[in-house]
Amino acid sequence: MIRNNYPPQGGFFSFWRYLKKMFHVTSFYLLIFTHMITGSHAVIKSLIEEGIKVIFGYPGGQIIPIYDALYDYKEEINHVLVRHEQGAVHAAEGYARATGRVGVCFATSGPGATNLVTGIADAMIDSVPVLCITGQVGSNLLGSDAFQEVDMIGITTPITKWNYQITDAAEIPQIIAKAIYIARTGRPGPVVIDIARNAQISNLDFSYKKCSFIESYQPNYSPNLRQIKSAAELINKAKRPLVLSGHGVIISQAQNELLTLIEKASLPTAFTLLGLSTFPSRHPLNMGMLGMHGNYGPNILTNKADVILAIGMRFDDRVTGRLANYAKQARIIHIDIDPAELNKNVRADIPLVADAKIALKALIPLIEKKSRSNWLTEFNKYQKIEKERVIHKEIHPKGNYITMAEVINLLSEKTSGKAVIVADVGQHQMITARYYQSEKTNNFITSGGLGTMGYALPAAIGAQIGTPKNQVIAIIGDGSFQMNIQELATIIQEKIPLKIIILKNNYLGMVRQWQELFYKKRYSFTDLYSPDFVALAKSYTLKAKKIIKRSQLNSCLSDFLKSKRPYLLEINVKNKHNVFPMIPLGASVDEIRLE
Ligand SMILES: Cc1ncc(C[n+]2csc(CCOP(=O)(O)OP(=O)(O)O)c2C)c(N)n1
Ligand SMILES: [Mg+2]
Repeated sequence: MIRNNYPPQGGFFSFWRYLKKMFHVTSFYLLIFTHMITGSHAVIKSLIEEGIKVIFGYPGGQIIPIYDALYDYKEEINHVLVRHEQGAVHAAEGYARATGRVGVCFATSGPGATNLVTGIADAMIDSVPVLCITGQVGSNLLGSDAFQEVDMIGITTPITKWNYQITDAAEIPQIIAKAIYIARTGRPGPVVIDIARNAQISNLDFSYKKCSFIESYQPNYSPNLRQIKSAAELINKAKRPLVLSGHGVIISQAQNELLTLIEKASLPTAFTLLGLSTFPSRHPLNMGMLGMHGNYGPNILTNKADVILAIGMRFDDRVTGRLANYAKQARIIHIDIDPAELNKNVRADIPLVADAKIALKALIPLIEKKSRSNWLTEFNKYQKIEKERVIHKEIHPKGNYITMAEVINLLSEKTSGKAVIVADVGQHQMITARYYQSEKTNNFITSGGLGTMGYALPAAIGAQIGTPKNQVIAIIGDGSFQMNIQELATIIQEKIPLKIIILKNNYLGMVRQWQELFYKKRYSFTDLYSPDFVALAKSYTLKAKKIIKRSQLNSCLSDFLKSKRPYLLEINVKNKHNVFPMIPLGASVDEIRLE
């Protein structure tokens, strides 16, 4: 019988057996020494090599192989299962904003991937380093309208710093290294890697090298020293200088350099929404927030300053008001790492492409010590007017209703300005920005450029996971909360001790304010039914309490802050209330109104 006689013994056949044995031995060694692993394992191993500790995500058909690999690395990397992919990308943003590290999220192809789009756009405009990995159909099916196929590269090209589709497993380590390098360097931003199923399941010879250089992408960190000298001369000669500080100062961790510079030359400094927590609110040179709902003084005096030093900010229209009337009298020095921002909205006399920290370090020794008391007194004058006519009334209201401002003011006092505040979008966001007196660097996180309702709950989850020692508090409107309400389950499953305050005014308040002021009180679809948020929270086993009277406020807030568990407070605030000051749309910064 041939079968029994096989393999034949002796002579040529024992040599044949020897060859076969050697083949098995060599392939075994090949496997060991060449590190053959699947593309999916390579994804996870690459992230581990980059020091990624947490992934926010949601599985589905075309990313199952990557999730299957993840199962083997539970000790090395934490995965947080969100309840909607938008939650994953905002959580990755919150994590990145709070830690300064790259936030990572996973989603499956098709609807999973498209659910990321809002968050990707949000990260792009707010310069947040996020890596989104999406599953994709196998490369043999690409372009065939396969089940859950969507052109994620086409969709995200305008809203990513870089994106790439992997169809060959061998590319995985190098592309992940490149993506992380691009996300976190220069002006940070989101990157998308779309991985076809065949690349996830086929083998590659894994080795990992972090990326530190890309020929075609070389952000310029060091300023031109001639320009620094000219900038110093302008500042030294200035009688009415004003510093505008943006998110770039926080991103480049230049807060100490900024403080040294402004204290040396007595430079009044105002902040964009995302620049707010750069240095203590109570510092005498902190003149408050710029823009539409910013402070009275810095807005009016923008149009009186003779020299403006703008750092890591992009002259967004909410900051500039009517451009044709914006700071025409001032000589402008603009420092930004992104050359595309210079001379984009506002013409700069000295456009300086550089990292904020490096530029400020170079500038400091050239700046003369000055005390500009007359100019600083002008800010104090406007501060006094704003206090008397707006702030005092807001935080000490006479009526028996609660105002958003008094809640935030009390919260600010009780936390000594040291909690990490994550605000959603609307009136409550502007009130939080105005009344939370931040005393700690980088403790105010919100969606600035895109103004994405639904941002705060997932972003706060990310911020709390990234900085577990911080007390993270999400401040959310009743409308915004209902946009990503599902993430309450994530908080419970992950045991995240997040604190949530819902400022409930039964309206899409900010839109209602515009309708009141500019659309003859025609409140078109802005009154808002909401569920009983406390009952809802309790159904998730979340500790929760409702506040309807001022007399409850103090003690309830204290209990809330003391709790070690996640806690939701629903605070019923005055329904039809407006945020002031306000620069009406189309008006210039010095036309800001107090009421
Ligand atoms: C996703 C999204 N949809 C719509 C808007 C437009 N918008 C801006 S503020 C706002 C109202 C927000 O309502 P709420 O969360 O209750 O906050 P409030 O203004 O009442 O404090 C709306 C609808 C937006 N910014 N984002
Ligand atoms: Mg509301």
